[in-house]
Amino acid sequence: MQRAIDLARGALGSTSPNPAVGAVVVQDGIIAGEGYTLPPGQRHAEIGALQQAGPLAKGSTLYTTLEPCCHFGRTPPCTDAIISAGVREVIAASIDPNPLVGGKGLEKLRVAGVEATLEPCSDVGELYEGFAKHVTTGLPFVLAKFAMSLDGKIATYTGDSKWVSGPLARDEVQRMRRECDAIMVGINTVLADDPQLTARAHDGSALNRQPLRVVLDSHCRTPSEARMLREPGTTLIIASGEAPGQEIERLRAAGAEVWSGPLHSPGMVEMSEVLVELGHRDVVSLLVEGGGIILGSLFDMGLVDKVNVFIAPVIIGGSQASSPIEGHGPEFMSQAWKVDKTEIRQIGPDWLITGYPNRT
Ligand code: AOF
Ligand code: ZN
Repeated sequence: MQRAIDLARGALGSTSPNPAVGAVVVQDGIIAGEGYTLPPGQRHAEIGALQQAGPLAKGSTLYTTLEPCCHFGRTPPCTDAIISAGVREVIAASIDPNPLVGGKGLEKLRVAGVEATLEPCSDVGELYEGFAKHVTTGLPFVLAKFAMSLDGKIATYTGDSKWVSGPLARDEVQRMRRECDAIMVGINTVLADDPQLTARAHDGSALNRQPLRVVLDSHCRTPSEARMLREPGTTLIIASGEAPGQEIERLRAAGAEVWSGPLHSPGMVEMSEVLVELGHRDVVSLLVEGGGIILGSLFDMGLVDKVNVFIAPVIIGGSQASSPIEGHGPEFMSQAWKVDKTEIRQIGPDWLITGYPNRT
């Protein structure tokens, strides 16, 4: 199963709106075939593993990170292929949260005489948290990421922020970018840092497949020469009715896509509508990289599903130095977000804390 999980992880970021699945066919204790989910409309993980195993699939055990599908989507059901290949046993690490499947895949296998068991594996839940939200609500899973000092600052009072965290933490951010479908920032981040917002391979080269870059820019102030507009992939500017028509045209001519959303307050587009739009565009996992205004408004509206917080062992100080989350915030501590299921990991000199904000 560990091998199947590794195969699934390798496919993260290239399968949306489908979940990234890994599958391994084992015959006589030896791996006879491996597969992972290909981009939408192409082969599911189990089909790849069965094809590689060929005749060795007969009487084998198939390990899969997600219950095999039993419905006709863009591709035919994996359960049928498993049954006709003569697989003896299927071990799945999770139930498919898609209401069209939801346990029916394993049931169909059992009815056909295949021994089908669910062996839940703690590593797998995280693989499908985004898919589970998108397939049931149509909305992307929102992952807020920021890096701060021990005293909770993200820059000095002059705005200098290069770098709060170290190179290994920044490599970890690259992994998050490779695994998500879209990266979102606000216009102030674009104006201050001119970021590329690309996912890069380990050697620093830009990947062919890039997450969608999303900029919240209600007045279309993104410069035509912004570096991200020259990168491979699509940049989506989220404008509003307040954006002048000629600025929208200027950004389109510079290569951006522009979508106008309804205003929530002056200069701030309605975040929940932005999420609906991104969900329609098959964004299953959205990585929000700041800045503070956007993260503040997402927290104020209760739209953050998960946080990835890097804490660097530096102290910046300064009453004017920015902190990661602005917005309004709650009046009382009892209304503060509690972060559940926290995990902490050291990455070089920095710490990464992950968890799920909850206010109930
Ligand atoms: C599997 N193996 O590798 C994946 C599964 O439109 P389709 O035919 O690609 O089906 C998409 C659905 O299949 C998706 O919503 C999810 O329920 C399941 N994904 N199932 O057996 C796979 N990616
Ligand atoms: Zn399938």
